[in-house]
Amino acid sequence: MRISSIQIYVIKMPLKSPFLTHLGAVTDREGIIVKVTDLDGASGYGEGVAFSSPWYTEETVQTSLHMLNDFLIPLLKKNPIQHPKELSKVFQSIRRNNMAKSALETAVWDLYAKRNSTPLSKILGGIREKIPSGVVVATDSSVKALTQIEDYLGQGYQRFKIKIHPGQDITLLSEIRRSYPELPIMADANSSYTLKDIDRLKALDEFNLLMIEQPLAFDDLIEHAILQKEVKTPICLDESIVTFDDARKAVEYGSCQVINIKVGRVGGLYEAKRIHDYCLEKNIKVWCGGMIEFGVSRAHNIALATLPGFTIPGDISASSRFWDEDIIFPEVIVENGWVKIPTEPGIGFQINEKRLREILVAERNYPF
Ligand code: OSB
Ligand code: MG
Repeated sequence: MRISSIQIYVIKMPLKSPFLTHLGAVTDREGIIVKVTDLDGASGYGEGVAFSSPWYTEETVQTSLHMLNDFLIPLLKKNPIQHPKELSKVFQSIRRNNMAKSALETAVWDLYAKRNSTPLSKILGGIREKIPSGVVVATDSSVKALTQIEDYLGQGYQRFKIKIHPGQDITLLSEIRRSYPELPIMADANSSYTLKDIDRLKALDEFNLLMIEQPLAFDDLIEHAILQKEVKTPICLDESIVTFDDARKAVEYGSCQVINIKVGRVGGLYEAKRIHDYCLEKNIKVWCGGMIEFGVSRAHNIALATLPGFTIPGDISASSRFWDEDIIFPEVIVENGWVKIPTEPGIGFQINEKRLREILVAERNYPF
């Protein structure tokens, strides 16, 4: 691959409505778009999904920019590659900073797929023509949650993820179950419980949740294994899985029955696919997680979710779930609960340059 330049765009867009968890509110989404161009003028796009502050993982937009500027882009300049899967080796000398790595790695995958005139989903080994779509309800009252569920149900979403914490879990889930006894719902706790809450967590079994995501500490595998033996509801891990070896250990210890794979959290599409392949072999269910992302990362998620192990609906919702106007064309749409896989080369979406310019905060250019 003959890379000639890299552009970085820092963007910022308000969410249609605040995204609330026990960890705080996201009202404006800052993000990073990486464009990698080759000597023939072809380009690929990736997205950095770290937030403005380190509430979900330790990375931020600023740490990502620092890593890209001072380490990752210089490493790529020094180490020409033939294939995007070589990047995980090239970046190996940098500890963690997975979202920064992923921003650049995914852009190179898009470029590679375009140069091979093949959809990215096919390059990755995907087998689906459409994927089932799930949506997240992240608000601060039962009334608002019920209104959102009604709205999303009308739009066809196939699975509903409810943000919970010990302050509202039972009240909220009881209210939802009263109106929707059979609705496919799951809960995401974002590490708001400890093992001291074990009775409370056991009590959640009665709500017939598809799974409970990351109940315990963000970096824990051991206590989740203890918990999984005590509760019937399958545990799904999100924050705890940042490498292939985390996934392997979680499966070996029995820490979870399901893994939420996020491309950014694990450092790129190559690592995401390795975790997927391992889980498929071990009969562990996986689904594709979301990061309140813009269209570029959404497009990468769509390609990844076509792999054979992604059998359950993930957090891949329509662009309109969060944005008045996304930065891609066409926008991601959900039709009767499904997202169609693009058939054009690469991620299969164009950049909406006009929208990108409207929300641009900063721009950097790196000639090779
Ligand atoms: O814990 O899965 C999470 C959004 C931002 C950070 C962490 C999480 C989330 C979500 C997914 O719940 C939201 C989405 O993009 O659909
Ligand atoms: Mg989560």
